[in-house]
Amino acid sequence: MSSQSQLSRIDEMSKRLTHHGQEHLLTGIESLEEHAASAFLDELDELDLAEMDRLISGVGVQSTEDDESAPAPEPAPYIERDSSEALQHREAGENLIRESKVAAFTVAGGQGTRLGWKGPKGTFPATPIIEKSLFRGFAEQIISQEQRYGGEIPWYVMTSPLNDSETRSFFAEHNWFGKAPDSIMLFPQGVMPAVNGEGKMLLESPGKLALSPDGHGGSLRALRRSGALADMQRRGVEAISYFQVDNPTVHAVDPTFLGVHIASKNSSAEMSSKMVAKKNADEKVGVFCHSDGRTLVIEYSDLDPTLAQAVRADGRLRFLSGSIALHVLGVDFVDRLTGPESTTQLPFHLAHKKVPFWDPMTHAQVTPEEPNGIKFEMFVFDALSFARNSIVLETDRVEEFAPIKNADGDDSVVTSKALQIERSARWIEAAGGVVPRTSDGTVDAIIEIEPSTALEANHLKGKSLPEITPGQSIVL
Ligand code: UD2
Repeated sequence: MSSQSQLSRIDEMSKRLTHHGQEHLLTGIESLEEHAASAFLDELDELDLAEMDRLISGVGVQSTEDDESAPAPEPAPYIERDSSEALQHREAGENLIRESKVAAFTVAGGQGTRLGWKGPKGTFPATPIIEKSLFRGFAEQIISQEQRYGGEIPWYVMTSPLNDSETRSFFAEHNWFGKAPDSIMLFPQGVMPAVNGEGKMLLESPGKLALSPDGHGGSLRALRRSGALADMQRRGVEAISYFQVDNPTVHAVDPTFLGVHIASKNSSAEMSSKMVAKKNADEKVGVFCHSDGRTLVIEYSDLDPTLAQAVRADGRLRFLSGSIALHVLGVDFVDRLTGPESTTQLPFHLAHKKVPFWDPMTHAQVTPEEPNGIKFEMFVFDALSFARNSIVLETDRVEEFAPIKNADGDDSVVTSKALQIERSARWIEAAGGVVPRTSDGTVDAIIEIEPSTALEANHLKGKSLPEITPGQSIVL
């Protein structure tokens, strides 16, 4: 039963929604308890209906059509891994960590539907022997860097409203993996309403919008809204080491990358990226390009096939730099982009997905078999084109790209564990140890190196290494 004041609120909202063609959202509101109806009206009040209008009409959405006037993209220049140019800046990165000016930042708000894992993806058991969760692996890396350099590295984890409380419980149950709880901050990202093909917002049930996370690009505004950015500023953090939750071999806090970011060209970059050489022209990763003096990532589906296939004089792909979603962002850069004075808005990309909904016409709950809805997502790499200075650093696939995205096939837990083992073997071999391999070169053992033992090949040098027998499982 609604009070008089609530009835007039509903009336008011109905007029607003009608103006934007979304009046169906109030269907069924009369059947709700007063507090539930009131919460829904609050939620609708918060909606930026003008922004939704723009997105539904295609404005503010990343266009996939060719812009004839835009100059043709050039490959973005990059710094080769292990080059003297990269290594000369390592000390600057080490100093930055020592001075507690670095934060680690994991984006873990995705829904992980492809993996089919029932919890937040970061809780997935990822390592080959101990089966450490992804979150635990990152925490141990960060703790190990803190011990090595003596500074504090606060860790920020972006969740989504859909997995926030489960993620918090996981951290608490695991005693924050031994890291000081006041140096870990979890916060949920923003959400966006999903719409159907006619641009009507979908309801999950009466009085409940069908919402989905606003993409990893939403992390920038979530950093500000949550107070994480202010927390970084209070701590004196200058650089944010950004990585995705799905990659167990990421170097969560890499001194060389940080050094290159702050010191190369003698002027600090605002947002830097790591790349790996694409396996072939058809590999489905975005590529780093230069256009109009700016760095940008062009999604594989948007890169002209002639450009994608083009080769250089040395036979390598001209557009070689594949994006693996590793970045360093300046705290000042995020502040500039998201501050009250900013006129910058990352574009939204459309994703056609299956979105279960409650049909206000038939009052039936619908679970679609085919994609029926459009979700709006921002991508963090779109921030690159707003950066005044941007560096791309090469890294090696085996060294730090073993993502777990699918239940099987490519980028699955099986391929990831094989890469983790191969990396461990290479580190041992580089330190003078011997690893059994089969005739085709595959490692004939299961090896796991703990972050407390080594975070990179160099850390094994001078350590006594065990003899590994064929087929052995061994943790170092
Ligand atoms: C991303 C990149 C791809 C390549 C690859 C490397 C895009 C569009 N593509 O592909 O070019 O770099 O990664 O692994 O980004 N996430 C959130 N909130 C969201 C959506 C995603 O936190 O709303 C997180 C998610 O938890 C995960 C990461 O972002 O850690 C990547 O998301 P994805 O699985 O959608 O990206 P993917 O694998 O399609």
